[in-house]
Amino acid sequence: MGEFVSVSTDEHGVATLRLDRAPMNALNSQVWSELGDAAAQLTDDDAVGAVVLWGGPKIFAAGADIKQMQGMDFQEFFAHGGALQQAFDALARIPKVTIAAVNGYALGGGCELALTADFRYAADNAKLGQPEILLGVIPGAGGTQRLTRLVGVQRAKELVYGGGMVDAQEALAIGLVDRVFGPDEVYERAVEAARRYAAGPYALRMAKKAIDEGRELDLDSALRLETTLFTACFATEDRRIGMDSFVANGPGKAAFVRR
Ligand code: DAK
Repeated sequence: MGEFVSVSTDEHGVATLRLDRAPMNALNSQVWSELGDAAAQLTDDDAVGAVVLWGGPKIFAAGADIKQMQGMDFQEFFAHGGALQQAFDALARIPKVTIAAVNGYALGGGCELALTADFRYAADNAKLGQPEILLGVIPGAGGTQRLTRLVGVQRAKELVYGGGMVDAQEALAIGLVDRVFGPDEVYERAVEAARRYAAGPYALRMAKKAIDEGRELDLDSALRLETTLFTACFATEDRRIGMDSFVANGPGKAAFVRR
């Protein structure tokens, strides 16, 4: 669809959002805008059951385009910063399971892009980090917030204050990535997992909403949100299919329709 961001959906309902801006997949304002458009498309398209975010076999993304940012002043960033953040918010809110498949570097805005996904699968040659401090700025698209919620305050402070990178194994140890594979298999493994989620029930949307929105609330409010979303599952066809299938054939055999 866009010049640098494309979406293709396979016959199993797995969409790949592919970022392709050589040589480093640096995120300039056009890429950012295309990512926002892709998020809207992936949200609205009922044929899409799960999403893989991929930067190709060499690099995930080296972050915002520093050469573009270099010439920008306070007023320009003040005017556009909110829109940039909204594009990543839209990706994080795609109501389907999303997996980032990370080959090579995921730095700055690139790491933050991976952080918008539900899961991160990394190649064993991946390197992740938030090097913004080395440029005299701080992370601006979730690196102080989504990262902190994921790995905890101390690990986030080490990454953000120091600007260093972690390799795939260390990222796994601190919970920044969920699985590590060989560079040639990480994308395929992400697609395989996404296919399993794409075959899941509409209730996956409710589960994502309950976890992502619930963790921002106090426990009592979050539990009430959970009850509401549980009850909402009774409005879906998949709830009936799942329970009928269990009663007739036992667990795990339902063929869901994502409605
Ligand atoms: N932007 C622009 N060009 C980049 C780039 C980047 N992020 N990263 C690399 N390049 C360019 C290099 O300048 C070089 O260009 P030429 O010299 O060939 O013209 C080419 O890509 C190849 O790079 P290297 O020669 O450096 O390649 P290496 O393999 O030696 O090193 C590297 C790869 C990725 C480790 C290195 O290039 C690097 O450290 N890159 C910068 C990483 C970085 O600092 N990333 C953070 C950027 S700041 C906001 C939202 C988000 C953000 C800000 C605000 N709001 C919502 C308000 C995000 C900020 C950032 O991400």
